[in-house]
Amino acid sequence: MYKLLSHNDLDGVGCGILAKLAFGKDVKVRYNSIGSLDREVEWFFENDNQETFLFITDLSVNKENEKRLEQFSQSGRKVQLIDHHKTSLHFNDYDWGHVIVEDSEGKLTSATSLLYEYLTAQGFLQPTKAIDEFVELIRQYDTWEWETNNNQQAQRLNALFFLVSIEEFEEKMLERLKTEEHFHFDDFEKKILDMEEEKIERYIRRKRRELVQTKIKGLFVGVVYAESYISELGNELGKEYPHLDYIAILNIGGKRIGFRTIHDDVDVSEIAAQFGGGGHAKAAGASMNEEAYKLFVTNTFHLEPLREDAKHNRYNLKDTSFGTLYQNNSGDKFLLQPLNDHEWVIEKNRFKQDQTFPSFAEGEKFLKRSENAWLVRDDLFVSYLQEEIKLRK
Ligand SMILES: [Mn+2]
Repeated sequence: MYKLLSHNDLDGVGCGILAKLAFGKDVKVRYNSIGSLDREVEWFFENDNQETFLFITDLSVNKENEKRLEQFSQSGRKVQLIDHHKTSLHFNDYDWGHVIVEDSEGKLTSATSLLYEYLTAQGFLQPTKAIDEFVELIRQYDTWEWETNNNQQAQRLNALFFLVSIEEFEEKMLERLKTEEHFHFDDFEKKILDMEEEKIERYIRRKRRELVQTKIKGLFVGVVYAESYISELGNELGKEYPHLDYIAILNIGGKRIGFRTIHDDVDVSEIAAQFGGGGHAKAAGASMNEEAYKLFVTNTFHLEPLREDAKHNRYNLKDTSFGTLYQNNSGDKFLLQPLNDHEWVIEKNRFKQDQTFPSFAEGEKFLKRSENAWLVRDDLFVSYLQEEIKLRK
């Protein structure tokens, strides 16, 4: 018998599907949240047949279970942990640990792609085109590579995963992978996925207007409350507000915080680790402890949401020699303009400030970070310039 304990997200369930393709009725699969795995592992040691081959995928265990697993393995029993999270790399010290974040060709891995390699190399599973395609979609989704490659199929696979129950998803995928030559969505799935996409767009638009900005442990953070579409939301907000180091997404009911960043020089797994969590450089999470609650909830409760930059301007545009006009919540106006060919300067309420910036982008970052300022609409910009002319007369 085989038992597979895996994560309850798309990548984790991808592992379960592969295990069922390989072992059929001989494998029991249980999906867990990050927080519930250790109890499940303890349950295995207390109640399960110890001749069972235990797989753990896309998740890692605590210190105690790490010791138990090592004893289990030392006593000649079979266990294999397969993961791709940087925070799990120390499991490679054991014979039963297989953790790879990036493969030899520099490609980011996922638990599903690693388990697929393992199962086919061991002769447990015969590779097919359809399975190759399915595994690659999950890998691209989980590593966020789909975004760079604009691989909508990968994102749609994840959306489908959340639209149906895990049991239904498993059943549909198993059937498809056993019988079809290529991986594809059926017409009904295509229809509900189209509807879902529109729903996500509306949700993100609403959430964009609820984002507040603060500084926590030296980094600029956008804080928003959300329970759904965490990754899509984190990515959209990150791109909308690139002056923020990362986005924190709070789920109060679930007492969880998700951390997302679009920046290569910010590692959110380090931020999550400060609150007892973990994950990847660009996507991580933690439970909301007292300290996190104070920093992210209490301290930000009184803040005004960030205002979005005006979208349809023809005159007040970024990075022009004319200057670009911003405003903050107190009504102060900031004109960012070039001083010479290598310096940018800000006029606050028409008074030139001393500080200069090496580029437009740096000047704007300063305004957005220190003043929560936003790009104003054309009408305000035009009346600002008219006023300027009057003042000069
Ligand atoms: Mn994963």
